[in-house]
Amino acid sequence: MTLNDQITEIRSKFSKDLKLAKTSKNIEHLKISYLGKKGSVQSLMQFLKDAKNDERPILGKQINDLKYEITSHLENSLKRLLLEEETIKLKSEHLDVTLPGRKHHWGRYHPVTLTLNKILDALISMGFAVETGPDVDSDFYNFEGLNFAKDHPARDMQDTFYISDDLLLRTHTSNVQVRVMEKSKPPIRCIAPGKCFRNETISSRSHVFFHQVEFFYIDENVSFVDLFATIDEFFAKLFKKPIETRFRPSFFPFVEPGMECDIKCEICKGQGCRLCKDSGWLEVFGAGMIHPNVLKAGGIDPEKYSGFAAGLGVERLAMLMYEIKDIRLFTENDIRFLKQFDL
Ligand code: 2U9
Repeated sequence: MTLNDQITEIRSKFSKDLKLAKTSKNIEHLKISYLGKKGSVQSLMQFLKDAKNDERPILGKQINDLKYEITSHLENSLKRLLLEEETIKLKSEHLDVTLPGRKHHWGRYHPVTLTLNKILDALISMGFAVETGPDVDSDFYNFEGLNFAKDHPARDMQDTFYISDDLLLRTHTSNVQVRVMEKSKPPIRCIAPGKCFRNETISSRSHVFFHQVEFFYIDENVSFVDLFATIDEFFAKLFKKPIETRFRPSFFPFVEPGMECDIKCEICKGQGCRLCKDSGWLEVFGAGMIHPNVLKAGGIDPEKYSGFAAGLGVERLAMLMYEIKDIRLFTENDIRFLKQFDL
C-alpha cells in the first residue's frame, strides 16, 4: 500500500471516529490512538525511512499535513465538547437564590450549667477560688478524712457505687477540700463544684448523679457569724437583692455544729404555695463549722484554726430557680425542655 493510500484510509477512519466521539475523554483517546508514539500517524514514518532522498521531503510534508489536519479537528472538537460539558455541569449545580435560607439553631447553656455559673460568679466575687478533684476516689478522701465512722450508713452499698474495696464514685465534692487542706496553709477560701454519685432510686426528686457546689473557709478565728454573713451575701449576689434566710440545726459527720439553711419562698413571699409545700421556706444549703477531726485529717491544727463549710445541690437550686418539677428532665436531653433556658 502506498503512503497516499494509507493517508486516505487513516483520514476516512479518523472522520468516522471523530463523529462517534461524544465526550472530551473520547477526544483524548483519539489523540493518543492517532497522534501518540504508537499511533496511526506515527506509523507512517516508516515510509520516510524507506524513501529515496529526493522523495523524502514530499512524503514528510504529506504526513505533517495529515498530522496538522487531525490535530486541528481534535482541538476544535475538544473545545466544543468541554464547553458543552461545562454548561451541563453548571446547569446541574444551579443555585436557586430565591429559596428561603436554612434556620440556624444556636446552642444554649444547660440549665444546670447556667445555675452553676451563677453560683460560681457569686462565690468568686467574694474571694473564693475554684478547685476540682477526681470523680473516682478512695475511701479516705470520700469518707475517712471527713469523719465518717467505719459503720456510717452513707458508706453502705445502697448509697455508694463501689469500684473496688477502696475505690468508689464520690458521693460529694468534699474529697476536693480534703486534698486542698493537705496541700495548702490557711487562710483557705475554696469552692468545689462537680459531679457526685449516689446509689438511690431515681424519682422526680432524686437521681443517681447530680452536681454539688461546696465551699469552705479556714483561718484563725472563723466563726458561725462568718458563715451566716457569707450565706446572706451569697444569696444577695445570686438573686441580686437581699433574701431572708432561716437556719435549722442538723447533722453531717464533717461539721459540728451542723445546720440547714432555708430561704424565704420568692413565689409566695412566705405565705405558702405549691413550690414551698405551704411552708413559706425553701431548703437550699447544708452547712456548719468544720469538724476538728476533719481539719486534723487534712493536716490543719484545729487548736489554731477553725473553718466553716457549706454545700448545695445544683439541680435542686435550678429546680427552685426555674420551677422545674422533675429532676429527670435535666438528663433526658429533650430539646423542648432545654430551649426554654437563657442566660
Ligand atoms: C470539708 C469539710 C466540710 C460541706 C458541707 C453540707 C454541709 C451539706 C448537702 C447539701 C445538699 C449535700 O448536695 S447535697 O445533698 N451538703 O449539707 N456540705 S457542710 O462540708 C465540708 C466539706 C469539706 C473538708
